[in-house]
Amino acid sequence: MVENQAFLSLGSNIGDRLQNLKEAVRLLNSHPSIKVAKCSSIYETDPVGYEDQDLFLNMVIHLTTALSPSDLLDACLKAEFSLGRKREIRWGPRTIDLDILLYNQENIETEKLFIPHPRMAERAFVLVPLYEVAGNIHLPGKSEPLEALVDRLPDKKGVRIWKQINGEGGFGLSES
Ligand code: GSY
Repeated sequence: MVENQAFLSLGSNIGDRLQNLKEAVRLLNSHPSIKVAKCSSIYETDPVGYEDQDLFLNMVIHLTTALSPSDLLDACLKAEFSLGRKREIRWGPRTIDLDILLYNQENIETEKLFIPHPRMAERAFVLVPLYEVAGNIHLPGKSEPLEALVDRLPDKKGVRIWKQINGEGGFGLSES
């Protein structure tokens, strides 16, 4: 199998947030062409964008996949749909949100896909868990290492560890 490396950001702030994240990881890992290699801890995060909504749980996962970026997006949308996500207001509350952050070191721009995710470098709820799972990774188009981007984030206080995860192997979510 061709092994592409991808990183996804997961977020939920409606219903049983932990269950939503776990189920999304399980659904992705049950896809025959996706293997979830590592999960970050789960963080409770202050909402960004539209602030008058409940706190999010966020995490980042590293997966290997034979899927193209566009097929990976379809798999994410299918998982979101099975978890009952509706097309809600932009920036508003959501049962589950799956964003492809990185796909190898590729820059991809299509009608449906922007990779690297355009706002990831300013978002503490993305960079903090990404740094946990892949501290050495380099973001395409950025000259600075990930660590420097994390250090410069102004709103790290809004991202707090909620559940520590032993992320190695399988789809994880085993507790420490
Ligand atoms: O883009 C992801 C959805 N989202 C989030 C999120 O996942 N976490 C936090 N903290 N704020 C957010 N605002 C939006 S939109």
